[in-house]
Amino acid sequence: VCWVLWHLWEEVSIMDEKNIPIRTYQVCNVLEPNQNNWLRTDWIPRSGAQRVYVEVKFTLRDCNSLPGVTGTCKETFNLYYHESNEDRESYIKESSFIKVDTVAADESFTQVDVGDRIMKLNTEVRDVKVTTRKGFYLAFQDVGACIALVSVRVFYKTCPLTVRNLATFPDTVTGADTSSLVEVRGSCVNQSEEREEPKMYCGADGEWLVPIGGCLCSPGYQEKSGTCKACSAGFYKARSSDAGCSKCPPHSHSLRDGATVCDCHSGFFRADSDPPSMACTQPPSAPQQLISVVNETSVVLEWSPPRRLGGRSDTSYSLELSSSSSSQLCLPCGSDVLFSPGQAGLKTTRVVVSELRAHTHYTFIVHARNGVSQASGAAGSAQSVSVTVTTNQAAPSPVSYIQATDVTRHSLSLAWQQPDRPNGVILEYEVKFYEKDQRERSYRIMRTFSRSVDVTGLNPLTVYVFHVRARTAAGYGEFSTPFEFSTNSDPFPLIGEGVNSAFLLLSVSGVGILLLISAAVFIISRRRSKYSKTKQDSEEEKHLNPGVKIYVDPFTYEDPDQAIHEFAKEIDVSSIHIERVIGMGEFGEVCSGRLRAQGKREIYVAIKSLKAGYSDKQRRDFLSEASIMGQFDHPNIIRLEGVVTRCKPLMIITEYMENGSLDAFLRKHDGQFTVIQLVGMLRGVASGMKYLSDMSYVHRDLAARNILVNSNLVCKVSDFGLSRVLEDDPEAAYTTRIPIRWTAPEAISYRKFTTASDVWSYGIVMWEVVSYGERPYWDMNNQDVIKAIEEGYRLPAPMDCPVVLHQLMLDCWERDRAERPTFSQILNMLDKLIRNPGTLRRTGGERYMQMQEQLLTPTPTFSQYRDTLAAAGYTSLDSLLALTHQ
Ligand code: ACK
Repeated sequence: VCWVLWHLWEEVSIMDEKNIPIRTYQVCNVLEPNQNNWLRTDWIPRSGAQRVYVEVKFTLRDCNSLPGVTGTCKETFNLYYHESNEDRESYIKESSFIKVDTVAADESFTQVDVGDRIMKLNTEVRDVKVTTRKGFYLAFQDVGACIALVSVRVFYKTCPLTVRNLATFPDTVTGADTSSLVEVRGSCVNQSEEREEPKMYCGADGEWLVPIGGCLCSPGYQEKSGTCKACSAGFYKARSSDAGCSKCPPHSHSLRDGATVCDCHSGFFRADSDPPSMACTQPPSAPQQLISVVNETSVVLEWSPPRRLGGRSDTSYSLELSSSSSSQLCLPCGSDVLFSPGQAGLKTTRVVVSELRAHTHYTFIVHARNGVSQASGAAGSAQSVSVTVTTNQAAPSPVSYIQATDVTRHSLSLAWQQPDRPNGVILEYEVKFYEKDQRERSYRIMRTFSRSVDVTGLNPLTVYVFHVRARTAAGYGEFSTPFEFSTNSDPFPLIGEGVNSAFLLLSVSGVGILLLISAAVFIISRRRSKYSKTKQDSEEEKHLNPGVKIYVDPFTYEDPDQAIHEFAKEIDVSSIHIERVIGMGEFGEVCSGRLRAQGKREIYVAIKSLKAGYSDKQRRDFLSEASIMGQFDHPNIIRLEGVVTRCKPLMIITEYMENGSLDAFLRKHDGQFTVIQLVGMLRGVASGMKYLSDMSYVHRDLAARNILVNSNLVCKVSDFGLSRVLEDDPEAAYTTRIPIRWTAPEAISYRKFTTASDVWSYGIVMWEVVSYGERPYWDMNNQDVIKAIEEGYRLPAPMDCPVVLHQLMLDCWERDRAERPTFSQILNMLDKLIRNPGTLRRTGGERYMQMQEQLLTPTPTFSQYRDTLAAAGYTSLDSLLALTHQ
């Protein structure tokens, strides 16, 4: 420190206590009053300090010891400071110094003997906050004492660099205030990582307070006197939280320092999920003592666990299977073979393998694996044992599918596929069939060598149940599940051909009266109890028949192509021969043509195509019809032959229906059919609809235009496109597409499309059929139709319509949908009518024509009133006012 002296301070050399000469600054003007002598230091840089300490060593004379001294003598001096950024201030005003303290002596010396002076040194420390400038000056003010300033030491305090909990805390300058704590973040020592943020507080006295958090030695290192040292060879540390280095587990080693995991000895392995502390292990040896017991086409396999489990407890087994027939030819191992409890991941040592082929050599390989089999690579596949067995003879599996073709009134042709597992050479098939109503009380059996048979001598319009089973040298297999087919009502002759209705009526005249009475009783009682009882019956019937197939909405498939390929056969376009355009469908042209599928005879088909430039949605909607149709198999549902999706244009191929759609067909042949023929057509539609409703499919667009008619007058339900177009979304803007005249009120008003709403539409189809294709509600507009239905009006009986038929229509149009008949009931009813044609004789005649006028003649328009009034002479308002009630 360089010093600047004002007034009377002087630099003097004296001897210290040990007689060593030292320099001092002295002042001693005790005799004169009003002393004000200053001594100041040079500029002292602060160097980051916030509180500095000033240690002053000095001597001070006792006033009493000074002879002749008056009241002017003082025994204290003052310490001042002044903060400044400048180190070049030559003159600083006294007033700009701030007082730190008045300093008095602890000890003073009384003897002044310049030659042999006894020094009594005082040491005083004062501290002061210096935070505002880069540095400061100190100053001593003498106010009349006798002082010798021996030394001035200026310093600040730091908490010294330290390591606590493996974190290094740097040398830290203490805070500005005596109570302040400086928060310091530590940094982890080398090879360590933070466990919890390391923190410590530096106190004003330069002492560290309790450490918080800290670090942990990294994997491969452990703590030693505040540092992290590498684990030595043969040891490892896997996680930083592990206490220290551990010895390598069995069958493993570490060659270098700092190992985080020990390597397995050769031939030993560690699975991904094994912890580093676990011993290295080996794959198991092969399973032992594999034994097999063959039971017809099942095999029970049992084995003992491997001799060596490799030090693990997760052994599992898997089975591999290969086969060859007795003729040594390899056979594909069908995925239909059943393994119980499973084929892979087995914990048990016993498996039953069933559904094998008869007379076949099978080789079973049982593999033992454990958690390190995969890691051990090629070595893992060797732990297996095998056994070869030969299955015995077994009866064939059931025939899974039967198809009916060429259905006529009295016959049909059945064809089926070979059972999935014939289990030998099929010697013959046995066909059992009976009328559905008869259940199995009486049945017929036919036997054949081929996979088809013509069944003749059947009753017309009757549902038959067929079962087929195959026989091999091992005996008969099980019968197939029941397949139902109905004989046709055709050939009901067209006008001028064969039998007419009169003949049919006469043919039953013997029982006519009786039937009429019973029909009347039936109708009356049915009207009373309506359909609720019988409806219940049919629901029970469904419950009793859990095997009923349920329709699958193709839109539930994420990938529409998956649905189409599940339900429709892909047809090679080269087998289709298009002949002519027969109409326009929603998505493009409809053509007729021929299809010659491989190994089958040529058939006539209708071909719907998707016009070019279609969107994804159009493609999906177009193909959805095929996905729906492909699920149905019924003589009164249009049959899907297949689809062409692999080349363009996309096509849907169906059976060809020579007479086109029912409405146009009837219009073309207005009045030409007998009632029985018409009822026969309606029966076909009802039968198809019953089938659809049994499959829980709701058609939503049942109308005569969507019924197709073949050359035998067989009617088949078609057009499965609308069911999705009319989304269930109540907000959907579909109302323009809804076929109002055919649709039940609840479906129009709140989209309640059910089989019961299909029944309503069926009633309209009945009306269309009996009226030979008349437009329902004639030229009334849709709004008026909705209003009329709402007000309880219903279509009147068409001309010559049998009362029972109109009554059935009215039943279909019950407002309460629960009151409408089911398709099963409609079918029964029509069957009864066909069996008892007399019941069809009574028509409403005049009465119904009147009803048509009364009920559904549209309200006259204003212009019609005007004309009528004018014709009666009412031509002015005045004349109108004169009108009487009469
Ligand atoms: O009344 P149609 O002759 O019968 O006119 C329409 C036209 O195509 C547009 O749909 C006819 N059509 C549709 N499918 C078939 C089919 N499978 N057999 C015969 N004609 C069909 C329908």
